[in-house]
Amino acid sequence: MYDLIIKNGKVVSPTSIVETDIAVKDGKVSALGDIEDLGDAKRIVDAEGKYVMPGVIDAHMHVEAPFQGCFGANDFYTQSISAAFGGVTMLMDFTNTFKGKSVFEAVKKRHEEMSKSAIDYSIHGKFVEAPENILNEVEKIVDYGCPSFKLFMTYKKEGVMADDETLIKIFSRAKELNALPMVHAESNAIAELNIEKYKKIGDLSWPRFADSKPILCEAEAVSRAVYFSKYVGNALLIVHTTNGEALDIVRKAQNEGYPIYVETCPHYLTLFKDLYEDPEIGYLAICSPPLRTPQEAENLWKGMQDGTISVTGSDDCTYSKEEKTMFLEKDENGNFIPDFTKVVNGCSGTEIRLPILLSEGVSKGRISINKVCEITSTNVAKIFGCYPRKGIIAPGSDADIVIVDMNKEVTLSPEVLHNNIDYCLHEGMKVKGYPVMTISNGKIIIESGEFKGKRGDGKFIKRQIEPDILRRFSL
Ligand code: DUC
Ligand code: ZN
Ligand code: ZN
Ligand code: ZN
Repeated sequence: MYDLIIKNGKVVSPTSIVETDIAVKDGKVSALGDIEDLGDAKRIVDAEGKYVMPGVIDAHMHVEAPFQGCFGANDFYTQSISAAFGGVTMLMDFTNTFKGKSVFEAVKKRHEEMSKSAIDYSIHGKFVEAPENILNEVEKIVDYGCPSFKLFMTYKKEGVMADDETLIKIFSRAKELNALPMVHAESNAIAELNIEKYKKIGDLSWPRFADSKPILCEAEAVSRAVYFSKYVGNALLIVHTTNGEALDIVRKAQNEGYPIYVETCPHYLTLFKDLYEDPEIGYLAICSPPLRTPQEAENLWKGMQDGTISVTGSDDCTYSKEEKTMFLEKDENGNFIPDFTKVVNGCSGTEIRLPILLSEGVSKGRISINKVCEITSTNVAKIFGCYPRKGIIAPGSDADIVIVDMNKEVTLSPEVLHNNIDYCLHEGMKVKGYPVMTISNGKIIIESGEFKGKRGDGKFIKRQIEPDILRRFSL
């Protein structure tokens, strides 16, 4: 007797769509086949007319992270609920790392914080410096099951930036230990000099935020990181890539065989820098890198189509309006005095990543449902070292499954989302294609618009990356 059978669905992998039924037992996929042959189950779900996909993995978010002095609108429990409504069955977040403090201790602290999650989770070690004692901890972090590291190439004033020496040292140590470094690529020098310039002319209005970190600010850092990666001889993941210039740099390196992987995020596909022109609420769209243009979004879709972009993540960093504005000053009429340097960076995204890719991607004919599977789940599991436990529906894999209805239409608004804020940058956007059921370790946790999961049900997933992926461009 199985715990669950999902029948009549179209089961998606990066390379196939198969009409087959899925039997689940003890949290794992037990067998695929015809229900007549599989036998009975305690619960049978009819997925007639729907796609059945491996659960989305969100390997990029900032939750319970005191970034720029703010905590964020969610803790890992509420974040996991919002994520589950978006078809996400696994979260990964970064350590809160501070100069002079142990990163290994930060990993263990993060493990504790993330244990509230209703879905499985994992941790990336974040490095802001690389003195001997920190380099000596790296092996313990990898052995703990966290072979992926984050480095910021900007945010020097916030104490988060890794300088060039740190990048090279951590990249090298990652190579020795079969780990994957990832970078937030923006030139700190360009950003800071532009801030000085706009301060001098007295214009720190929201549109100047995008001007302060133009495409070349990102491309310069991408280029530097790519060369460090080539020099060291180990893979690199460039997160939240926003534009064609950056993709061209990576495309060239990939064509030469270098294992340089790229992530993009839903907001760079659907939100544009004209949002900063709104004097009242333009600040809500301040995130780093800044929003770009529809033309750059098309470059990103091309990057997904041709395989330059391997994965998507949300970069979810959800702040309430109060948090976004808490450092702004007000004029005598009580209006905020625009100063983009005082706005906390970040926007929401974990719940809408799959709907946006389904709607703007599949429904509009830009990418296939197989590609969505690849860039939301399979490739993410491979790159971060939890495949085939995650990232595929196959016997032996964890039964992390999302059922998608391509005919379901939803108008995005704060009311339909579950991310604990009272605004939505995508307010009014109609999406066609939506997750309707989420299954985590064999348990239905989203059904008929209801969350049925449990705080703390998520497990810490130990990861180990295939060395092949780290030595040459091969997913
Ligand atoms: N960018 C954001 O917008 N928020 C958090 C961190 C980051 O890099
Ligand atoms: Zn970032
Ligand atoms: Zn981020
Ligand atoms: Zn609800």
